[in-house]
Amino acid sequence: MSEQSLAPPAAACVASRPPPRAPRNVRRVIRLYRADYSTNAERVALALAHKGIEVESVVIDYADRSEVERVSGQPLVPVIDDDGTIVVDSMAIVAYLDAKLPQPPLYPADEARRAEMEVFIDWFNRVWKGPPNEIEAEEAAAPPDRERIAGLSREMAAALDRFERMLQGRDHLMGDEFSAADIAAYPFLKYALARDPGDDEAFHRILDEHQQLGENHPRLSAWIQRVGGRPRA
Ligand SMILES: N[C@@H](CCC(=O)N[C@@H](CS)C(=O)NCC(=O)O)C(=O)O
Repeated sequence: MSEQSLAPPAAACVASRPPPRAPRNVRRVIRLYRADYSTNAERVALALAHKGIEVESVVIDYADRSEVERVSGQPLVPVIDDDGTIVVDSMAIVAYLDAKLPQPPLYPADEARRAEMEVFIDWFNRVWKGPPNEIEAEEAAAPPDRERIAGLSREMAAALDRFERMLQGRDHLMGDEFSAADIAAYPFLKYALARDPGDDEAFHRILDEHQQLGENHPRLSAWIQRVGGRPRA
């Protein structure tokens, strides 16, 4: 349909109506509390850019969470302030943004497919994150149990193989389109390909050292590059 054909007929009684509003996501500005190299904040940055939402960033230093605590009543980033609505927890924020601004979508419209994606995200947060967190805790023990670390490392390697299989025949983790599943996983899996030289957080070093991509991970490697090329707020 051409643009002209969208104009109202000349006699239509529309003159007193206000001009059409720009889509809300074009004008909306959300405040994002974040920290440099924060994986969970990167999830939100990917979602905000996907939605075309303007962001006012408040970059906090982990040594001083007072502003985040004042705003949200807890110390972790990311946190968003959407015109007074405070939302904490990265994937809760992603779901909130998708509910408020459904286009372009980040979750499937179909209820069953959406439930499957929520199960994946829950698995990622509760299960996949376990081994790297446990390695970090074990490394801090005196002395660290090297055998246990090796077992946890094998679990991380097995997960890479699973992600490789998930990408068979499709460009993203749960389908052809970029979705909340990619947002949940990418900021953690990207360390399999590279780590910013300025990023020396212990947890990120573990994600780097215990996720080695091999020749048998071509799809995962391409996916990291594909998602890495997306915009971020
Ligand atoms: N479940 C939360 C976890 C948030 C979280 O752990 N944020 C990290 C940054 S990626 C943080 O604030 N860390 C500060 C600390 O642990 O001291 C989410 O997904 O947002």
